[in-house]
This record gives sequence, structure tokens and C-alpha cells, in this order.
Amino acid sequence: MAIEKLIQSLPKAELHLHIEGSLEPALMWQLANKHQVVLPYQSVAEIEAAYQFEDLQSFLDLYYAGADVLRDEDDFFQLMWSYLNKCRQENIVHAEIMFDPQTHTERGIGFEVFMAGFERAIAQARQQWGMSTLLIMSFLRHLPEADAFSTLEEARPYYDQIAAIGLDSSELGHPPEKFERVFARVRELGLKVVAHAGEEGPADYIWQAIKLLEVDRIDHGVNCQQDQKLVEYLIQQQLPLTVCPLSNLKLKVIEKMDHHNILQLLEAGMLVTVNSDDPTYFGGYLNENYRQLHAALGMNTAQLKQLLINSFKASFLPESQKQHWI
Ligand code: ES4
Ligand code: ZN
Repeated sequence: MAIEKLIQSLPKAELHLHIEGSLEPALMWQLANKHQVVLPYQSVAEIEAAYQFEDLQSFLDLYYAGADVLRDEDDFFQLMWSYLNKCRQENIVHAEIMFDPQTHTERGIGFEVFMAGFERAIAQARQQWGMSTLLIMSFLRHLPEADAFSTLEEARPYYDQIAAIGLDSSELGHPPEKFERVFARVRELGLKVVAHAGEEGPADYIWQAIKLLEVDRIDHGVNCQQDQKLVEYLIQQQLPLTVCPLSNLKLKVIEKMDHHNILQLLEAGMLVTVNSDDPTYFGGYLNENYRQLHAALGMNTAQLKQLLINSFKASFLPESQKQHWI
């Protein structure tokens, strides 16, 4: 079978997806009209045309502005429902979905609003087609650690709906060590830990995430090759990386897709996975990431199958459920 067909038809897990980064321009436009939010765009086409980024920060500025149209429970339901339907179309059978509570609580929108919308969509997808999901709550690292502590406290009624806690937003200048204390508390609560590291930041930030936060996975991590000892450690420990090729291209972490190092890392024996990050902003959902790895890097069928196995292996599913898909 041609590789394009395998990409579409084989079951996949997605482990690095920001739900706010799956907001389609059409839904953004519709919700802006619903809530009378004034956007700096005159049409859906203008929103799409604005998605040109120079780096992570120029993207984040637009991403937080876009999230401002999300106001009530039904908005968060629609956001989650749209992404879960994409999963169905793309044969993503399991998704570990990040959300940024501080993007909403800072605007006066509480946990009871977004969690209710997310949960309604997740339950409906589970009932209708057996969709499997886990939620990852992420702290915004440009804000102080004290805000992360209060967010963790606000989330208390929802701990049984949260599988892991992550760390995202502006990486440079906000190293993992800034959040060492709050992640110690997260681990005491028995939650898994992930952190964005080595996206724009140096290999040392990946070491900090490992040694100080004791992460179960690294989000991105593509800068690990700056440090050969780190590469060896990641291989030896089989600590997963959730790599996002289209994201790296759009945020100019790499100049061209054929410069991406994901297949080098895979061939070196690292537990790397493919993910879409913020698909509506970066020009493609998960399958488009796999297609571009084939087109630009010549990813072959054996590599594709290994990446798909890795997507389940690196997930937070219980071992018995992982084995079902591998
Ligand atoms: C993000 Cl690509 C990326 N990096 C860091 N934080 C983020 N939040 C949403 N997308
Ligand atoms: Zn991300």
C-alpha cells in the first residue's frame, strides 16, 4: 500500500496538542460575532493570512489573542468537539490534549466553564466512536511560579480528570528551574509531568526538565543534539520526545523541512513521536505532519510504523491498553 494510504488508515496516538491551538479560523470568526469581540481582521481569509510567524513569541501573541473569543461552556465544547472529530477523520484513536487554564482564568473564565465544555465533548466522542483521551493541564511559564501554584490549587476539584501537568509558552528566559517547587507538588499528587524544552531553548533546559522537574516526557526536545551526553541519556532511558515537525518549520526552528532531525533521532534509537502542536496555526493536523516527513525526508514505511508504535508506547495509557494498539 502506498505510504499516504498507510498514514491515513493506521491507528495513531497524538500526545502533543494544545486545544487552544486547534481553534479553526471559521470558529474564531463565528465566536467573535457571537460575543461581539472585535478582531483585527475583516474576514476568515484575513485571519488565515495573518498566520505568518518569525519565532515562538510572534506566534504566541496571536494564539493568546485568538483564544479571547472563547467565553462560555458551549465555546469550549465546540472547540474540543471539532478537534475530536478531526481525530476520527485522521484515525487518531487516542489523544493526550493540553489546555492552558491561565489563558482563560486571567480573563475571568473559571475552571467550571472550560472543564464542563471539554468533558461534554470528550464523553460524547467516547460514547459515539470509542475515542480515548487524556487531559494535560499546562502552566504558562512566562507567568510567576506562584501563579502556577494557585492554578494547581484551583484545579483541585478536577484532579481525577487530569492525567498530567505540563509547562508551555515562552521558553527562552523561563527555564524549568523556575518551576521546580510546583512540580515537586505535582508529583506528590501522583500526576505525570511533561515540559516543553529544547524547542527554542538550549539542551541545558532539557537537562533541567529531566533532573529538576523529573519529567515523564519532553515536549519538542529537538535541540538535544547540542549535547551528545544528553542524546545518549535519552536513548538509554527511552525518555520520549513529542516532536512537532510543522510547528518547528512555521516557527523557524528549522529553515526547511528537509533539515528536520526527527529521523536521525529515530534511527539513533530515541523514543520520538510525531505530533501537530497547534494544527490550525501551523498549517496541518497530524497526518499532514507525517505526509511532510515522507515528502521532505523520505520517511519510509518501516519508519512510519515505528513512529506509530512509539506514539502508543510514549502515551500515558495503562500498559494493557498500549499493548492493544502496538
Ligand atoms: C506552544 Cl509551539 C508552543 N510552544 C510553547 N508553548 C506553546 N503553547 C502553545 N503552543
Ligand atoms: Zn506545544
